[in-house]
Amino acid sequence: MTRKRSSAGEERGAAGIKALLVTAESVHRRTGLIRGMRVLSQANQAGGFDCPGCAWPDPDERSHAEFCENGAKAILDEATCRSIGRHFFAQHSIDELAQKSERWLNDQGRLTEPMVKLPGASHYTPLSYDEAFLLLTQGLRSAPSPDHTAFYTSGRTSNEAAFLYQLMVRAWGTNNLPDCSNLCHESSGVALKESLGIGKGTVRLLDFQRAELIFVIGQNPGTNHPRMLSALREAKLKGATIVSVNPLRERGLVRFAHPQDLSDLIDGGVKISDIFVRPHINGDQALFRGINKMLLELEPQKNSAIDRRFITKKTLGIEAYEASVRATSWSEILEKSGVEQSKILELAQLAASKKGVICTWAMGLTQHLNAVATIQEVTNFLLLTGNVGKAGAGACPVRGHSNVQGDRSVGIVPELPPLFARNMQSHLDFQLPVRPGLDTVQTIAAMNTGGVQAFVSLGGNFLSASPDTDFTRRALSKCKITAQISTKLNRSHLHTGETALIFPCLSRSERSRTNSGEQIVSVENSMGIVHASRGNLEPCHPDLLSEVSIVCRLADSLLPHDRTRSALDWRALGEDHDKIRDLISAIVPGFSNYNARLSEPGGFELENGPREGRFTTKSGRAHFISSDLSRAAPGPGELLLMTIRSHDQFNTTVYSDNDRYRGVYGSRLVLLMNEVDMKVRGLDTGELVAITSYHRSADGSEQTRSLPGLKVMAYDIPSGGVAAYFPEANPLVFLDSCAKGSRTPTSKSIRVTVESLSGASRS
Ligand SMILES: Nc1nc2c(c(=O)[nH]1)N[C@H]1C(S)=C(S)[C@@H](COP(=O)(O)OP(=O)(O)OC[C@H]3O[C@@H](n4cnc5c(=O)[nH]c(N)nc54)[C@H](O)[C@@H]3O)O[C@H]1N2
Ligand SMILES: Nc1nc2c(c(=O)[nH]1)N[C@H]1C(S)=C(S)[C@@H](COP(=O)(O)OP(=O)(O)OC[C@H]3O[C@@H](n4cnc5c(=O)[nH]c(N)nc54)[C@H](O)[C@@H]3O)O[C@H]1N2
Ligand SMILES: [Mo]
Repeated sequence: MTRKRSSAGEERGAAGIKALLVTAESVHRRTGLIRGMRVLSQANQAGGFDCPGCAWPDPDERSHAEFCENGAKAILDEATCRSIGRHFFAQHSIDELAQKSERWLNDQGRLTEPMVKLPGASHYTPLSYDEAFLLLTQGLRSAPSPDHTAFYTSGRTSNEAAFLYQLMVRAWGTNNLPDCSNLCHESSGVALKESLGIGKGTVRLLDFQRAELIFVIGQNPGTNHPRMLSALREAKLKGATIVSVNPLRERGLVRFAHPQDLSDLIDGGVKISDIFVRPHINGDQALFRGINKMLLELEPQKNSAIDRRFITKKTLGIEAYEASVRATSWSEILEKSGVEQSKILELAQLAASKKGVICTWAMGLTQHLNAVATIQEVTNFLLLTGNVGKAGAGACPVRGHSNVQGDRSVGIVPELPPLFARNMQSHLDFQLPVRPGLDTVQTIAAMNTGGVQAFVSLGGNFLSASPDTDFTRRALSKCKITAQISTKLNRSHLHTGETALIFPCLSRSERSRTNSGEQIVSVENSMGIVHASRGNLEPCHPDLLSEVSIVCRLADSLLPHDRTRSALDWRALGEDHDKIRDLISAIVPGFSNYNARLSEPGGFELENGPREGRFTTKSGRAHFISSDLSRAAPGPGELLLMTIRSHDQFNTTVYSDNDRYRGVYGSRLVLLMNEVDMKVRGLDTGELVAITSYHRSADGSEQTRSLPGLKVMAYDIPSGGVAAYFPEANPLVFLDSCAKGSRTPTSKSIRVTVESLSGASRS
């Protein structure tokens, strides 16, 4: 591990020429020039495919290169010419592969042949798709009941595949549809549904150009949503003020040089954040309670930010909320937030002087015990100031996976909304299961006790993405059968149930052809726009099936024909995706005329009442929600650990061991730590440490986990907090330490102690 400092230090802009060079290098290394340019030229273009990199929306006017450095990495990584099949699996035992890093596994290339690991076998061996479907069908049917089976989805899956998948799973007889969003924005969905009546954001891309004040909270867009920086840059150039709320001074939040703008490349780009607020990890609920308290205290003065007309006309719960704000002391706010009162005053005064306010956020808010309450406190701020349901304002949770929002819209949920369920019931002649489904954390717990015995994963890397890696690995190994529908090899293929299956599939950038011709799929971005995606590359192997075909063929094999034949012809659906979309039109509220609307340029916008100021809660009003103020409190000698992404990974897919914007090179096994906290413990940069994490369970017992072998690196992080990379640090995250109300693991606030491994601890 090394730490390099550029001469311009931290203030150098994100992206710029370096981003162009890295993209060119990725083309050279992963696909070659012709295939690379061919695939990149169609990313995010009308008539092309949706970039699998993130869920940020596309502008109406697109440039020729409508992708970013990290989108290019994601695209080129799946468009790679390398592939693996039976020879690779004959050469390497599963145990041997399990010793390899996530990066090495991904670098081997695309999966091309269905493979099986039979009980007791040391190697995967090839089989045909038909044999694989038969084995999986037998495995699922051997479970004591459909509720003993679970079906995970990762958010790259198309609307068509996700809709059919949930239909198949419910026809089979269970609602067990755990999903990557359980680990991700579930807290946002739960919070916003209760506050506003919809579990999604209320902002359009255009609103960024109209907003006068934008808060970017708990989010690292320079790495994870780089195209968002273009929207922030434009907002800045139009005069908006941007406030970043983040313990880290993330590079992309400081300055951004648009790689396609010559003047940016020459002068180092546009300054993004006007104000940097650096709270304690998990100090955001207290910070926003503080801003709201300040606004209420300032109300008697001229030009108050409090919008009483909006509050009276559109909201409920203000009295109780005001009482809870009054009851919260300043000393508690300052202690829990880690932000000075003068800074809070500055933010409140700013809010009073600006017309449209947007709050955006991502994992820095969603992965804490009080995540739902924190997001509701941010929403209370927007409601107090009348900043929901008008142009240039609103709530903007920025989704992660490129179609995670779409998957939820088309039914990957533990319990279907009533109208959706009624429509589905009336179209089909099987009874929908009634027991609410298990989410990701519940699925792992159920695997451990025999409550789930067969597991299917439509994309993703369930083991590495989940908390408590060792526990989850043991839980998976108790399953009778596990099956992965995947593009690339990952750790979830190597720690499996007794029997394990791999179904390789086409990626989004590849052409999908059936007997009815070339097929398109569709996706929904973070702002509720649904649009088409058409791959343009030749598949990396001629026999690969699409996700839709795999789901249809599994359904055809699994479901008793007498229960569904009259209503559903799975083979026909697999051949012609228009037929799937007709079915979605008839069943999923908001998707009428799906095929026709999809052919409109840029797709269509799903209805979103709160965006227009029509709150879709039961009362028809937006709700102020009062929660007690809280913060995950490290005990004496403890620190609070957040697990974050580097600039060179997509979730569990690791592209390199560098994190350029943070100056980390050559290793991901690092612990970023404040120099004061290092000194107290007598630690030096580069020193090897063991980390122990702690969690008090519901029964009062203290659990611990440990991870040896991280190297300490002095870093500009507020004292009391430390950071390590996801997924390497996941063994420290506890399965039963989850956000209240959403059950999202608390991956950003883990109590830890740090001990030197180079001799006895000197603390
Ligand atoms: N290139 C790339 N793009 C991606 C992904 C990827 O891995 N690579 N992943 C995709 C997915 S699925 C998702 S969900 C998104 C994730 O996008 P992000 O949420 O940006 O990802 P994280 O790395 O988890 O970053 C969390 C940020 O929150 C800050 N933070 C941590 N704890 C706190 C806190 O308590 N308070 C505040 N205010 N800030 C905090 C961290 O310093 C960090 O800047 O990105 C998506 N896009
Ligand atoms: N500690 C900690 N844990 C976290 C997080 C964190 O911040 N900290 N973040 C959480 C978040 S936000 C998320 S979203 C989850 C991510 O959880 P997942 O979505 O489960 O994980 P990914 O790493 O995105 O999945 C990568 C794998 O998906 C497969 N794949 C890629 N593209 C396709 C495709 O088009 N089709 C199919 N069928 N397969 C494909 C490849 O085999 C690849 O190896 O992780 C969560 N876990
Ligand atoms: Mo995510």
